[in-house]
Amino acid sequence: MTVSLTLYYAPGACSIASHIALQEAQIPFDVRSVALDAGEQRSPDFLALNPKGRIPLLMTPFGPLTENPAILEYVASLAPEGQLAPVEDPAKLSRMREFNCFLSATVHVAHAHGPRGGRWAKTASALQDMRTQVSNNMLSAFELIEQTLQEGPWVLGDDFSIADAYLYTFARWLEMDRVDTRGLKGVLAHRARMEQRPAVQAVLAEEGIPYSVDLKPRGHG
Ligand SMILES: N[C@@H](CCC(=O)N[C@@H](CS)C(=O)NCC(=O)O)C(=O)O
Repeated sequence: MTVSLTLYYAPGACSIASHIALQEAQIPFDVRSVALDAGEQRSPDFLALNPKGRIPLLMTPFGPLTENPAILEYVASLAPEGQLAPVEDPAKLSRMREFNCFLSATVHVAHAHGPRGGRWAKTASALQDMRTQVSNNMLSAFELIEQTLQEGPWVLGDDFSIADAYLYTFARWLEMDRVDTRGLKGVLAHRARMEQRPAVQAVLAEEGIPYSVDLKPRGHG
Protein backbone atom coordinates (compact mmCIF):
# COMPACT_ATOMS: atom_id res chain seq x y z
CA MET A 1 0.00 0.00 0.00
CA THR A 2 1.45 3.41 -1.00
CA VAL A 3 0.42 6.40 1.09
CA SER A 4 1.03 10.06 0.33
CA LEU A 5 3.53 11.56 2.78
CA THR A 6 5.20 14.97 2.95
CA LEU A 7 7.81 15.76 5.58
CA TYR A 8 8.32 19.40 6.59
CA TYR A 9 11.86 19.66 7.89
CA ALA A 10 14.75 22.05 8.45
CA PRO A 11 18.32 21.03 7.58
CA GLY A 12 20.11 19.52 10.59
CA ALA A 13 17.18 20.15 12.95
CA CYS A 14 15.45 17.44 14.99
CA SER A 15 13.34 16.60 11.96
CA ILE A 16 16.34 14.65 10.64
CA ALA A 17 15.19 11.73 12.82
CA SER A 18 11.91 11.48 10.93
CA HIS A 19 13.71 12.08 7.64
CA ILE A 20 16.09 9.17 8.29
CA ALA A 21 13.22 6.90 9.32
CA LEU A 22 11.37 7.62 6.07
CA GLN A 23 14.52 6.88 4.09
CA GLU A 24 15.22 3.69 6.07
CA ALA A 25 11.63 2.56 5.48
CA GLN A 26 12.21 2.79 1.73
CA ILE A 27 8.78 4.24 1.10
CA PRO A 28 8.00 7.15 -1.23
CA PHE A 29 7.75 10.58 0.41
CA ASP A 30 8.10 14.25 -0.45
CA VAL A 31 10.00 16.86 1.54
CA ARG A 32 9.50 20.58 2.08
CA SER A 33 12.22 22.64 3.76
CA VAL A 34 11.02 25.18 6.35
CA ALA A 35 13.24 28.25 6.89
CA LEU A 36 13.36 28.36 10.71
CA ASP A 37 15.83 31.27 10.80
CA ALA A 38 13.40 33.35 8.74
CA GLY A 39 10.50 32.38 11.04
CA GLU A 40 8.61 30.45 8.37
CA GLN A 41 7.33 28.08 11.09
CA ARG A 42 5.27 31.01 12.42
CA SER A 43 3.83 31.99 9.03
CA PRO A 44 0.03 31.71 8.65
CA ASP A 45 0.44 29.04 5.99
CA PHE A 46 2.56 26.81 8.21
CA LEU A 47 0.51 27.45 11.37
CA ALA A 48 -2.56 26.35 9.43
CA LEU A 49 -0.88 22.96 9.06
CA ASN A 50 0.77 22.83 12.50
CA PRO A 51 -0.44 25.34 15.12
CA LYS A 52 2.56 24.35 17.28
CA GLY A 53 4.81 26.22 14.85
CA ARG A 54 7.44 23.46 14.92
CA ILE A 55 8.99 20.91 12.66
CA PRO A 56 8.96 17.98 12.02
CA LEU A 57 5.51 17.86 10.53
CA LEU A 58 4.45 14.85 8.49
CA MET A 59 1.43 15.27 6.25
CA THR A 60 -0.33 11.90 6.18
CA PRO A 61 -3.56 10.55 4.70
CA PHE A 62 -5.13 11.12 8.15
CA GLY A 63 -3.86 14.71 8.44
CA PRO A 64 -0.83 16.45 9.95
CA LEU A 65 1.23 14.39 12.40
CA THR A 66 3.74 16.06 14.74
CA GLU A 67 6.23 15.00 17.43
CA ASN A 68 9.22 12.93 16.39
CA PRO A 69 8.42 9.85 18.54
CA ALA A 70 4.93 9.61 17.03
CA ILE A 71 6.14 10.17 13.47
CA LEU A 72 8.93 7.61 13.93
CA GLU A 73 6.54 4.90 15.08
CA TYR A 74 4.05 5.70 12.33
CA VAL A 75 6.76 5.46 9.68
CA ALA A 76 7.98 2.16 11.17
CA SER A 77 4.43 0.81 10.98
CA LEU A 78 4.27 1.60 7.25
CA ALA A 79 7.21 -0.68 6.48
CA PRO A 80 6.93 -3.66 8.85
CA GLU A 81 9.38 -5.65 6.73
CA GLY A 82 12.04 -3.06 7.57
CA GLN A 83 11.72 -3.95 11.29
CA LEU A 84 12.38 -0.38 12.40
CA ALA A 85 10.52 -0.97 15.68
CA PRO A 86 10.28 -4.20 17.73
CA VAL A 87 6.48 -4.33 17.62
CA GLU A 88 6.37 -8.08 18.33
CA ASP A 89 8.32 -7.80 21.58
CA PRO A 90 6.55 -5.75 24.29
CA ALA A 91 9.63 -5.54 26.52
CA LYS A 92 11.88 -4.29 23.72
CA LEU A 93 9.17 -1.95 22.45
CA SER A 94 8.85 -0.44 25.92
CA ARG A 95 12.62 -0.02 26.12
CA MET A 96 12.61 1.76 22.77
CA ARG A 97 9.81 4.10 23.88
CA GLU A 98 11.57 4.72 27.19
CA PHE A 99 14.66 5.78 25.26
CA ASN A 100 12.75 7.95 22.77
CA CYS A 101 10.84 9.66 25.60
CA PHE A 102 14.15 10.48 27.28
CA LEU A 103 15.44 12.02 24.05
CA SER A 104 12.28 14.02 23.48
CA ALA A 105 11.53 15.21 27.00
CA THR A 106 15.01 15.52 28.52
CA VAL A 107 17.74 15.71 25.87
CA HIS A 108 15.93 17.92 23.38
CA VAL A 109 14.73 20.26 26.12
CA ALA A 110 18.23 20.46 27.67
CA HIS A 111 19.56 21.55 24.27
CA ALA A 112 16.73 24.03 23.66
CA HIS A 113 17.66 25.97 26.80
CA GLY A 114 20.53 27.35 24.70
CA PRO A 115 19.11 28.51 21.37
CA ARG A 116 15.47 28.71 22.50
CA GLY A 117 15.85 30.00 26.07
CA GLY A 118 13.34 32.74 25.29
CA ARG A 119 10.58 30.15 25.69
CA TRP A 120 11.25 30.06 29.42
CA ALA A 121 12.91 33.33 30.43
CA LYS A 122 13.23 36.94 29.37
CA THR A 123 16.01 38.60 31.35
CA ALA A 124 19.55 38.57 29.96
CA SER A 125 20.95 36.99 33.13
CA ALA A 126 18.36 34.18 33.17
CA LEU A 127 19.00 33.48 29.49
CA GLN A 128 22.73 33.43 30.14
CA ASP A 129 22.25 31.04 33.08
CA MET A 130 20.30 28.67 30.91
CA ARG A 131 22.87 28.80 28.12
CA THR A 132 25.60 28.02 30.63
CA GLN A 133 23.81 24.88 31.81
CA VAL A 134 23.39 23.36 28.36
CA SER A 135 26.76 21.63 28.07
CA ASN A 136 26.53 20.11 31.57
CA ASN A 137 22.94 18.95 31.16
CA MET A 138 23.66 17.47 27.74
CA LEU A 139 26.76 15.73 29.09
CA SER A 140 24.81 14.23 32.02
CA ALA A 141 22.17 12.92 29.64
CA PHE A 142 24.72 11.54 27.18
CA GLU A 143 26.65 9.80 29.97
CA LEU A 144 23.50 7.79 30.60
CA ILE A 145 23.14 7.12 26.89
CA GLU A 146 26.77 5.97 26.82
CA GLN A 147 25.79 3.27 29.34
CA THR A 148 22.82 2.24 27.19
CA LEU A 149 25.15 1.78 24.22
CA GLN A 150 27.52 -0.55 26.11
CA GLU A 151 25.87 -3.64 24.56
CA GLY A 152 25.59 -2.09 21.10
CA PRO A 153 26.04 -1.73 18.26
CA TRP A 154 22.56 -0.15 18.33
CA VAL A 155 20.39 1.36 21.05
CA LEU A 156 18.43 -1.91 21.37
CA GLY A 157 21.52 -4.10 21.04
CA ASP A 158 21.79 -6.10 17.83
CA ASP A 159 18.72 -4.61 16.17
CA PHE A 160 18.73 -1.22 14.45
CA SER A 161 15.58 0.79 15.19
CA ILE A 162 14.07 4.24 14.91
CA ALA A 163 15.67 5.00 18.30
CA ASP A 164 19.03 5.05 16.52
CA ALA A 165 17.84 7.66 14.04
CA TYR A 166 16.53 9.75 16.93
CA LEU A 167 19.75 9.42 18.95
CA TYR A 168 21.85 10.42 15.93
CA THR A 169 19.87 13.67 15.74
CA PHE A 170 21.04 14.88 19.14
CA ALA A 171 24.51 13.34 18.92
CA ARG A 172 25.05 15.71 15.97
CA TRP A 173 24.49 18.65 18.34
CA LEU A 174 27.22 17.77 20.87
CA GLU A 175 29.78 20.11 19.30
CA MET A 176 27.25 22.93 18.98
CA ASP A 177 26.41 22.45 22.67
CA ARG A 178 30.10 22.45 23.60
CA VAL A 179 29.89 19.07 25.29
CA ASP A 180 33.12 17.42 26.40
CA THR A 181 32.88 14.19 24.38
CA ARG A 182 36.00 12.49 25.70
CA GLY A 183 33.93 10.07 27.83
CA LEU A 184 31.39 9.42 25.08
CA LYS A 185 33.27 6.96 22.92
CA GLY A 186 30.25 4.71 22.42
CA VAL A 187 28.11 7.68 21.37
CA LEU A 188 30.71 8.90 18.88
CA ALA A 189 31.14 5.39 17.48
CA HIS A 190 27.36 5.11 17.11
CA ARG A 191 27.28 8.45 15.28
CA ALA A 192 29.98 7.29 12.87
CA ARG A 193 28.20 3.93 12.43
CA MET A 194 24.99 5.74 11.53
CA GLU A 195 26.80 7.63 8.79
CA GLN A 196 27.80 4.38 7.14
CA ARG A 197 24.13 3.63 6.46
CA PRO A 198 23.02 4.51 2.92
CA ALA A 199 19.77 5.99 4.24
CA VAL A 200 21.64 8.43 6.47
CA GLN A 201 24.02 9.36 3.67
CA ALA A 202 21.03 10.06 1.41
CA VAL A 203 19.45 12.30 4.05
CA LEU A 204 22.69 14.23 4.69
CA ALA A 205 22.92 14.85 0.94
CA GLU A 206 19.27 15.90 0.65
CA GLU A 207 19.51 18.26 3.66
CA GLY A 208 22.90 19.56 2.48
CA ILE A 209 24.55 19.14 5.89
CA PRO A 210 28.02 17.81 6.85
CA TYR A 211 29.10 14.45 8.21
CA SER A 212 29.83 14.53 11.94
CA VAL A 213 33.58 14.41 11.37
CA ASP A 214 33.22 17.94 9.96
CA LEU A 215 31.06 19.31 12.77
CA LYS A 216 32.72 22.21 14.56
CA PRO A 217 31.91 23.83 17.90
CA ARG A 218 29.79 26.89 17.28
CA GLY A 219 27.82 29.43 19.26
CA HIS A 220 24.21 29.02 20.18
CA GLY A 221 21.91 30.18 17.40
N1 LIG B 1 8.64 17.82 20.67
C1 LIG B 1 8.87 18.18 19.27
C2 LIG B 1 9.86 19.31 19.23
C3 LIG B 1 9.92 19.93 17.85
C4 LIG B 1 10.84 21.16 17.85
O1 LIG B 1 11.01 21.83 18.88
N2 LIG B 1 11.40 21.45 16.68
C5 LIG B 1 12.25 22.60 16.54
C6 LIG B 1 13.40 22.31 15.59
S1 LIG B 1 14.57 21.16 16.30
C7 LIG B 1 11.47 23.75 15.95
O2 LIG B 1 10.61 23.55 15.12
N3 LIG B 1 11.79 24.97 16.39
C8 LIG B 1 11.19 26.14 15.84
C9 LIG B 1 10.82 27.15 16.87
O3 LIG B 1 10.97 26.88 18.07
O4 LIG B 1 10.38 28.22 16.46
C10 LIG B 1 9.35 16.96 18.51
O5 LIG B 1 10.05 16.12 19.09
O6 LIG B 1 9.02 16.77 17.33
